[in-house]
Amino acid sequence: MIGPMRVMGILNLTPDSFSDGGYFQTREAALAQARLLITEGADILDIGGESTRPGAAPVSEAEELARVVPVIAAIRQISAIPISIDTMKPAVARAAAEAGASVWNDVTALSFAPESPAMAASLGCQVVLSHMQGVPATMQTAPRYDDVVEEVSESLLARARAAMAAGVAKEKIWLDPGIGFGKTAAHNLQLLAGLERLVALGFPVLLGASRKGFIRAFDPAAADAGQRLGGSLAAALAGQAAGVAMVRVHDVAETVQALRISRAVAEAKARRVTSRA
Ligand code: HH2
Repeated sequence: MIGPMRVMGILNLTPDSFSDGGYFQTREAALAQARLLITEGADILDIGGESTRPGAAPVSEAEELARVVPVIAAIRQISAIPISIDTMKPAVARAAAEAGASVWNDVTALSFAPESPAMAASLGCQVVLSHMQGVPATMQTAPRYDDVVEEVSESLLARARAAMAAGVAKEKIWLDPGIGFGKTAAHNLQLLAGLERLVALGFPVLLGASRKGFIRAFDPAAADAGQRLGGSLAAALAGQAAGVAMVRVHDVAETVQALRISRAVAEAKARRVTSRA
């Protein structure tokens, strides 16, 4: 049976994120979006101050801190919803944790700075280890894998071991295949088709496919990120069917609705099977 799946609502405080860049740059706009995502049913908010879209320019630590910390503190004033900080910088993770974040979502899987694993351990927060081949500036140039599911699994397990060796408790670790991070559309499809193998590694899995570019490979008309809702929902449902624990999405209300319906259908089917037996 399909278990309950959590929904992480994305709040990008960036001028250049691929889908919602530039929308939530004032504290008021960010807070209004946070309120909306909470009302729509988000279980957790993921706050980011640096875009990781292909080709994105890096942001200084001071700039990233100035973008995220006041907003995290302001959300903490209005809601007890768990907050995740989407950053690769350990100092930003620490400041975010001090302001009220309880999850460090790191697309570099704690490999950006040598002190990242020890920082994660000392913060005692949950950690999302996401897979990326290369760095955002060049990761989409020529991604290569022999067996993408196997290689992503091995790499994530190695990062989980490094985190645990630095003192991060196993129960605090999440894994994420990193859809779009150094992967072609075919690689992303293989990963979506192979999610069960990631789930079988024994860690909760987070899936972030929302509005991503691979959807365009199946619908060339979806040039704009805002035209990818159908593909995003389909990917979330594939994650649900594979036993993923959480999806990271822009469109929270629509995702919550889709997940509820498909779960209800699965439960009704299970009841029919049991009542016939
Ligand atoms: N994808 C993005 C950013 N952070 N974190 C995790 N754990 N998994 C993901 O798939 C993931 C992520 C990229 O999407 P978005 O935040 O919408 O855009 P940008 O990086 O341009 O801000």
